[in-house]
Amino acid sequence: MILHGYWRSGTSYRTRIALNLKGLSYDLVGVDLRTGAQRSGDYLALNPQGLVPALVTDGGDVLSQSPAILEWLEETFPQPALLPSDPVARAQVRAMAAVVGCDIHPLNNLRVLKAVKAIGADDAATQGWIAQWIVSGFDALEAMVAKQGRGWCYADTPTLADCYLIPQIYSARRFNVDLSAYPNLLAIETRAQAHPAFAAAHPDRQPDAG
Ligand SMILES: N[C@@H](CCC(=O)N[C@@H](CS)C(=O)NCC(=O)O)C(=O)O
Repeated sequence: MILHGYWRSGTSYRTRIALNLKGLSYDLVGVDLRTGAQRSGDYLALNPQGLVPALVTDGGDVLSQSPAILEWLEETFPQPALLPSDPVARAQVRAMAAVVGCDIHPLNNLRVLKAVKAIGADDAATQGWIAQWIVSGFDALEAMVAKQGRGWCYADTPTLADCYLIPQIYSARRFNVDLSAYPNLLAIETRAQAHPAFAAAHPDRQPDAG
């Protein structure tokens, strides 16, 4: 498989974690978001939305949208499972993933931050915008993990929710958001740092980092 992504992109990072947790091997192709490579003709031929990631499967199919890629991975490579078997538990894990995937990340994406600046926000206002959505999502996640987690977001093994959370914590640190109110989320970050699948997916360890 070939993963087209960018080292610091949260959606690429979450996809790398899921691939690693499944024990799958893949090649990485860097798409440099700083130079606008996501809007090049070659990349748009893979993903007409001009966003990373895109995954080319062993069968040559091209998949985009990280939630769809992660669900495809779970369906195609069921072990180790990243969703519990019970339908209610599955919905609870997906809900935690969606706090990040639907309600934090999209509001802080590069193109959205450019749009926020274009309507007049200065650096301080943009920073406030970023922090607002992370804090609102993390407030909820902290409570959800306190109730449902036993070492990871849900119970005692990594799930899709952890694949979403860890890159969002990385992004929060990058934007200097105060995380002291989230001891449960920080405990998961510490656990992930020691987990080979998460550690290998870290942005600093990617060939296009820098
Ligand atoms: N919902 C999409 C979002 C993808 C996305 O926003 N990717 C970002 C990087 S994390 C991107 O390519 N940004 C480029 C841009 O905004 O121009 C997914 O989960 O795959």
